[in-house]
Amino acid sequence: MPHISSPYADVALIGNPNTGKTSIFNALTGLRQKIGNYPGVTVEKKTGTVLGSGGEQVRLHDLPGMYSLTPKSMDEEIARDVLMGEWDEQLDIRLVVVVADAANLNRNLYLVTQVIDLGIPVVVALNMMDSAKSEGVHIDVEALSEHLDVPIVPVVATSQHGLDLLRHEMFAQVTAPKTRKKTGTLTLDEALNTSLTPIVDWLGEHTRLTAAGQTAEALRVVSSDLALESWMSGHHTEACKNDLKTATQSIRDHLEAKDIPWRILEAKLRYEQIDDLYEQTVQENPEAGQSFSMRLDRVLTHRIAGPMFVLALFALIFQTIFSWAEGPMDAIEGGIGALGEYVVTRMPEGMLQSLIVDGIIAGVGAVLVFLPQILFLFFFLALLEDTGYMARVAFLMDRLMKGLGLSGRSVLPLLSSFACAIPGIMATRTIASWKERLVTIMIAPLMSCSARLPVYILMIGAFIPDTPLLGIFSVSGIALLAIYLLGIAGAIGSALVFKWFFMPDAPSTTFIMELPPYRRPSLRWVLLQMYERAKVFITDAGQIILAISIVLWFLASYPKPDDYDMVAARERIQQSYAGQLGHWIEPAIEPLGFDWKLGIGLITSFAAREVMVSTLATIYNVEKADETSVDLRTALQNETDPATGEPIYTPLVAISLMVFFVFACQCMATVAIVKRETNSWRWPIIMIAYMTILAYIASFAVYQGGRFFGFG
Ligand SMILES: Nc1nc2c(ncn2[C@@H]2O[C@H](COP(=O)(O)OP(=O)(O)OP(=O)(O)O)[C@@H](O)[C@H]2O)c(=O)[nH]1
Ligand SMILES: [Mg+2]
Repeated sequence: MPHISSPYADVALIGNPNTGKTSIFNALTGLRQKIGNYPGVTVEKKTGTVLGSGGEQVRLHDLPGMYSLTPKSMDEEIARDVLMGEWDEQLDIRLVVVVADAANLNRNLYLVTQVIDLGIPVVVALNMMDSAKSEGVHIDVEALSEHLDVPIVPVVATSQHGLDLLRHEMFAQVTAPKTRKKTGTLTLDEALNTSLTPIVDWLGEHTRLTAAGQTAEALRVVSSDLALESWMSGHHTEACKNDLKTATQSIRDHLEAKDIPWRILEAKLRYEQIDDLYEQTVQENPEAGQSFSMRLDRVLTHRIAGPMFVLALFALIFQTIFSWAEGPMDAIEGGIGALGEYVVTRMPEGMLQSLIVDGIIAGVGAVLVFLPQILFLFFFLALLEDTGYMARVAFLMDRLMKGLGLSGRSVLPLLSSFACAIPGIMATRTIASWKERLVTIMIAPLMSCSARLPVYILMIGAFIPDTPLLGIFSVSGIALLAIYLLGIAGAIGSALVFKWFFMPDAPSTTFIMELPPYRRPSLRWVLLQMYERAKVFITDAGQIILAISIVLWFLASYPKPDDYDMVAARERIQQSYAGQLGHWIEPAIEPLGFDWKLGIGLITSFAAREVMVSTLATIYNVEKADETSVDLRTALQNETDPATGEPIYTPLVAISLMVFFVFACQCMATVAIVKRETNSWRWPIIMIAYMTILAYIASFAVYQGGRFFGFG
């Protein structure tokens, strides 16, 4: 197959999940891809440039982790395709850096030997040397390198130890690859070798694999339906694929006739050889005893104590988001108020001043005020991920998930949806079963993402009392926790319905996720995550929210009545375009307790949820039309019905609105990503429909039910 070489050498980073590939990638390229202490963090191919000491360059590709070259899920498929030369024609992998976890070398050697046997130049980065050392694992690196016949560089990615050497070795191998003494690590007997010939020939004709790689892959194809399946789903013609299928079947029949169990052929051969190799090169300290992680897990993954700890921890986190963020929030609020006043003193009164003060500063400012809460949420999520605790939550949830037709695999994508549904939906690529993956995608947006936080905090801050509760907690903190739990409950209920539709009797897959050891979180990384998030939040505020605030200001300020000065601001806004629009949808949302202003917010928040807050701020500022900027919280509390003098917004309305936001699918970006990941418009449309109906019914029940019982 012809292919074009890229101007730089392409180098792939391959390894078992959670071995530190992305940590190494970030250190070598200076990029900031996501890392985390659980398997399955990277689900896409990411590319960066590494500079050599003489100015030379290579393109480094960070890939999802995998346990072996037989892919079980979509993320593993990506790494497999890159290695097999099936990714795209432009990509010509000249060197593979296999990252292995020194503290779990035995298991890691499986993939290491598989990659070596592909016949591509290999450098092994033996990472986590610090953990190996503290666990009393001693590796004779030189002997291992001798046996495997590849260069091995011991590294500690977190402290950058050994990375210069790795970089050096990378460039050395790209320029002048080491010639190997042996063709591969496995020795196949003559008979087996001969019987593999038809597959080897097929691979020789249709792929870019080396001669050694063809034999190794032929063995894999015979031993595993998944490996065969990968070629069958590739880009080759149907006739061509059928040839491979027939050849494989006849070899399997032939082996079966000779009583050779083909399913375990590769695994058996490899493990025999790896066990020998391990024995010769690694010494474990039998004294090391039970590790810290194991002792801690006896409590934290305990059947009863474990879930109680999760709940207590999350309650504490939401309480803290409330109390810690108050100071910085007041400071930002004060700053924005002062900015508005400054502009008022410096600019002549008029529509331009109103646009800047009531439209832009009020709208953008109202959202920026919630930056501290969002940063604290990200701080805690990063901390939980980086310590390895999130993996325990997934483990604890496994049993509950089984009841939903899902498994613990779905928990990590769902938990990352607390930050944002988009990375959460991407993370479902680690789920092997398509139906399980689809259900997880469909319920992921029900997990309350950070864009809902401003709406929750605004409503709770204005209408839920801050009464202390149980010492460290307060009613508002617990209310926030409850709102998050409601999203989870909605996700559980929806999963049950989807299960009933899609897989009434499908057995849920077993969940075998290794629990990573607890690690000290890297403060640098946690702060970096917060910084990145702040950048996104502020950029969004400066673009989408700014744009919507300007449009909304126009809609709320025009058309101007002819007798402008005679009409009160309150009347004017009612007659504006925004007012007309709000009144137009008011009948539909009145049963939920929402007036026309919230109605406009509901419309604009389809662009992004936090726009609800900026919309209300702009409307109130235009309406008030005086020199001081409006404190949104107070404005909401003081809003009264001119006819009756009764407050318009009550705690019941606030709860109804929050419930609506928990369930409604108000996010264009989510819809787009679901379209991409499911490859059809069908699922995003079903998603919008079911979430909107759910939101409406739930809000309706809350508001009408509340009124029935005499609240609000
Ligand atoms: N102690 C120690 N921890 C490390 C080292 N390298 C990485 N880590 C930690 O190991 C965890 C996993 O790191 P990642 O870089 O996300 O691993 P990955 O191989 O890219 O993981 P996947 O993308 O999920 O396959 C993180 O918590 C890192 O901080 C190391 O040398 N020593
Ligand atoms: Mg990674």
